[in-house]
Order: sequence, then structure tokens, then C-alpha cells
Amino acid sequence: MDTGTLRAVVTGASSGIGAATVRQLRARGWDVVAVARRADRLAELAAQTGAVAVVADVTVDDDVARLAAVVVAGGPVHALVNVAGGALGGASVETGSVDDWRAMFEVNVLGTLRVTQALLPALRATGRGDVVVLTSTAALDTYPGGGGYVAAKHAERQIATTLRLELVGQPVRVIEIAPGMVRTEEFSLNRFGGDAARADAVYAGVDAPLTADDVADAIAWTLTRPHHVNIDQLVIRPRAQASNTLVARA
Ligand code: 8X3
Repeated sequence: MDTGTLRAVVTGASSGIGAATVRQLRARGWDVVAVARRADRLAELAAQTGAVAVVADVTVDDDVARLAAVVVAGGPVHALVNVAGGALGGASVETGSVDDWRAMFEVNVLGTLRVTQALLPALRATGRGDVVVLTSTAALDTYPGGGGYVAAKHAERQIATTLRLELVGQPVRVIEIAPGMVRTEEFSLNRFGGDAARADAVYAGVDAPLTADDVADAIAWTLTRPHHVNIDQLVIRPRAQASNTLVARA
């Protein structure tokens, strides 16, 4: 088993939970490959943290093949943290955009699948591998307007649950992190097409939604348990949120 410095690949690293995870793993002494589409943000993060930046889109086969080649050439890899994803729209099932649903499946489901497939041999080869899948409480239950995001996160969750069965006995943990309400700079803004008022309304009157750092801390905690301890699923919500649909607001 490889016992050198631990090394992680984090997708969705240009902002929010992905960027926070890069920072927290670097602070804990991990080597990190930070992956995202936006080169400028990634370069800034790399300069601040010492992470290695790889510009890649998880929805593009060639990008992921190039990412895997760079990662493997750089040495052993111990963790893949699949953060790239997101929501588009808050429409009902009846009125939701098929294109939005397709885009959410592309990044949340097929993006996670693609990167996981590409790095699994290398994760297994170290004898101490982890696959983290950042789903959502939208992977566990639904809510009106959840639509394609709920469907995509349910599907993404089943990558983790199925993979864990398929890898039993192998030195690779599969860890699902399912956050509820997290206030990041972009999640709701992206969801609602840049409509800041609508994005702000998601968090209106809520006493302390989770932060990206809260979730990154949970991710880092799961990764730093002794390797025989597999946190199958970690559900994390702010205290003010009891379920997908019950939120205390001032
Ligand atoms: C985000 C949680 O409630 O917006 O993954 O679906 S929610």
C-alpha cells in the first residue's frame, strides 16, 4: 500500500463547496488536483492553495481522459471528490425544460460517472482509495419545483450505492455526502439564471444556512477516518431546516 502524502482530485473546484474542499484538504496536508472549467478562477485558487489546476469539463469525454492522464502521471491518487454539478430551474414537472433536465443529468450524473470510471483503476491501485459523491438532500426526497435536479441527484446517488456494492472487498471507500440548504455564491444564482432576488429568496429569513466550508469540513472528516471506516452517507442540514420542505424563517 502506498503510504506517502495523500492526494485528492476535486471537481467543481472553481467555487463553492468544491473550492472550499480544495482549501480544506490542502490545509490538512493533502496534495490536491483542482478541476473545473473556469481557468481564471482555478488559477487563482491554485496560486492561493498550492493545488494543481486542471481545466476540464466533466461532461466532455476528451477532457476527462486528459484529466485522468495528468492525474496518473502525477503520482498515486487516493481520493476523488465529485463536486461538479448543480441545479437549473425551479419549474414543475409539467412545465420544466427538457434541455435543463438534460443538462442536469449531463453534469450531475454522467459527469460523476465519467470521472469516477476514469480514476477508479488508479484509486484502487494505491490500496487506499476513496470516491466521494456530493449529492444533496434532493437525492433523498423531493419538493415541488425540485424537478430535474431531484431526479438527477436521485440518479447520482445510485452511482454511489451501486458502486459500493460492486467494490466490496476492494480497498476503495464510496462516500455520499448529502447536504441540504447551503448558501454559496453561485448555486441558487445559477439555478435561477442569474436572478439575484430569486436566489436570495431561497435563504430569506433562515438563521444560518450551511456554508461551503461546513460541507467541505464534513467531506474532509469522512476522508480522514481510518480507511476501514466507510461513512456510507452523511446527511447535513442547517439546524433551521428539518426537511426539504420545512424550513424555519424569521
Ligand atoms: C441543494 C439542496 O434543497 O436546493 O442541493 O435541493 S436543495
